[in-house]
Amino acid sequence: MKRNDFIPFFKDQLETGEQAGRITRLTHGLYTIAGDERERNGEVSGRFHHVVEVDRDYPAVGDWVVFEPYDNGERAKIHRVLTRKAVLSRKKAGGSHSEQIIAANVDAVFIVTALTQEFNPRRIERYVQQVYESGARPVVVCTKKDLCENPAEKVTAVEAVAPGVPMYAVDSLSGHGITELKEELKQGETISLVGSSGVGKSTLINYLLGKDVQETQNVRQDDDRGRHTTTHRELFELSTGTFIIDTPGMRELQLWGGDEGDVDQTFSDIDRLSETCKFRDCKHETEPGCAVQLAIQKGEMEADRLKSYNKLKRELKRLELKDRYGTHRTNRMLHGPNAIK
Ligand SMILES: Nc1nc2c(ncn2[C@@H]2O[C@H](COP(=O)(O)OP(=O)(O)OP(=O)(O)O)[C@@H](O)[C@H]2O)c(=O)[nH]1
Ligand SMILES: [Mg+2]
Ligand SMILES: [Zn+2]
Repeated sequence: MKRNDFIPFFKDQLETGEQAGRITRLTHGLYTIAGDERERNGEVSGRFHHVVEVDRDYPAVGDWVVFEPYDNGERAKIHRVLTRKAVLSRKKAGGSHSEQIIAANVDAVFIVTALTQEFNPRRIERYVQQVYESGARPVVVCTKKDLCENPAEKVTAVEAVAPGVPMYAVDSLSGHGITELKEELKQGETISLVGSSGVGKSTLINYLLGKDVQETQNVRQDDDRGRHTTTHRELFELSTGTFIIDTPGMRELQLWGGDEGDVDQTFSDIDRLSETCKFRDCKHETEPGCAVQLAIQKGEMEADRLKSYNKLKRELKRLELKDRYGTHRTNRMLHGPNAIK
């Protein structure tokens, strides 16, 4: 990782003499940290373990951390996580109300979906919402264009649920469509890939890297599902100076936190229509003069889209309430000027 990749936002958080690096890989509590010159394996210090209360405060792939080399510089102890710019996170699997960070300091998220049986606009809609909420910009990447007879039709379906979101259709085996996608690879930015197992996230990364770094595997013939080939998150640097994070496949991203304003950004079409509803606080249910209901009646909008919108609003409300009365965050202790070291 090059020295100039360390942007001022992070540099300003360091005290004299402190050494910082970026987490490029995480497997079973063991981190790989890319410093100025080299990579080292390391773990968090005992002190760090002691102070941390919630999972989200542990380093994640993409994080900038303050570390201290030991064992002749071979290994590293992580002391502190620098304040993050944006995080992509989800609700941890299972019943617990715990946040799991997928990737930190992400500028853009490629929502990867295959133009096969797996294709599902409603799921893309939810992903887009989640990404907006993280503070990163969403990009929809449809893979396996070569296996699809009507890509144009599917692209239109995505555009309907994600208005204004850039979208690309690619064949990662031949490279068809990748030239256009390269528009999204900006120097110094970090991109995270998300999507179900088997959609071709690792194949796309291999194509962009120009070599087979990540293992890939055929999908199951009977149901088109992947085999969960990628098992940990890892950050790679592309020749464009862009950082890209591969992640294990997941069926759904479950919402984490956020506020209702983000819903309006994903549903900018509903938002626009609402402005012409008769009542300012219109719930778009049975109110007279509702522009959203009118658009549905006229066939200009699918009723399902309003359902998704309402569902997301409810989900966010629920999380917001839980968050307000739920876990206490230790951020203040770990970040900022008075952070424990
Ligand atoms: N025909 C075709 N096959 C593709 C394309 N992209 C990926 N594949 C194939 O799809 C299968 C799954 O690809 P992977 O890259 O392993 O999928 P993944 O999203 O990384 O899956 P996980 O690591 O399990 O999350 C492999 O057999 C790839 O060769 C494509 O654009 N066209
Ligand atoms: Mg993979
Ligand atoms: Zn209305």
